[in-house]
Amino acid sequence: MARKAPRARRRRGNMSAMMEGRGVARKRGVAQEASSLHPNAGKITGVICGLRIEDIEHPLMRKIRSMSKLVGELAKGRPRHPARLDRQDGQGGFMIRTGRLCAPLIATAACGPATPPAAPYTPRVRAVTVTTVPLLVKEAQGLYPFLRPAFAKGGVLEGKEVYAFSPSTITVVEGDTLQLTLINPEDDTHSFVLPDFAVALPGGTKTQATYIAKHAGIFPILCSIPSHLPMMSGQLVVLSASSMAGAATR
Ligand SMILES: [Cu+2]
Repeated sequence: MARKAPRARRRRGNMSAMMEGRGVARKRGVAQEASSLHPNAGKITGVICGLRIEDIEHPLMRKIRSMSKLVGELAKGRPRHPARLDRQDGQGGFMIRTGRLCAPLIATAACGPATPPAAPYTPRVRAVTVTTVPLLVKEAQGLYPFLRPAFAKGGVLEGKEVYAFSPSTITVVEGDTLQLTLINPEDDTHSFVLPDFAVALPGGTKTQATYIAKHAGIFPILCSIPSHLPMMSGQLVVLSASSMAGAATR
C-alpha cells in the first residue's frame, strides 16, 4: 500500500503543477498573439514586386505581400503610414506580432530567388610588362617638323620631351602581387615610381620588380626625370577586395 505524501509536500506539488499550467497558458497566449495579424493589416496597399497588393485575390499571398511592402517601407526609413497600425492598437504591437508571424513568410515573398553570399576574393599574382615609349622627342624632329618650334625657347615643349608608359594604367585588386617587367629600349634613362615604390630604368634594360598592392585606391605612376614630367605618367588602380567578391577574374 502506497504511503500518502505529507500535506505540505502535496501542497507544493499542486502549486508547481498550477504554476506550470499557467506558464503553458502564457506561452500559448504569446504564440496565439504571434500568429495573429493586426485587424488593420488589410489596409496596406501599394505595389510590391510588380504586384498591386489590393489586386491579389489569394488571402495568404496578399498577407505575405502586405508584410513585404511594410518591411520595404520601413527599410526605406519611411513611417508606418499608410497602415498607422502601431497608433491604432495603442500598443505599438503590430510590428512585433507581424514580425514573429511573417519573418519566414517575408523570406519566401522576396522579389526573385535568394542570392547566395558571394565568395571572398582570393589575392593572386598578376604579371604585367610595361615599356617606356618615346612619343615626341628631339630625335623625331626630322620626322615631325612642328617639333622644332615646339622644342625651341618659348615653344610649348621647351625643356620637355614626351614619353609614355605602355600600358599607362595597371589594374589589380587589393592584396594582389604585381610582378612587373619594366623595359626601357632606348638610351634615355627613365624610372617607374609609385608613392611607396621606385625602380630606376637605365637605357637599354629590362628590369624585374615585385610590388604588393596593400591598399585599395588610385595611385599615380611617374617617371622621376623632370624633363619627362608631367607627361610621362600613369595610374595604378587597386580595386578593393570586397568589391571583387564573387567577381570573375583572370
Ligand atoms: Cu622618363
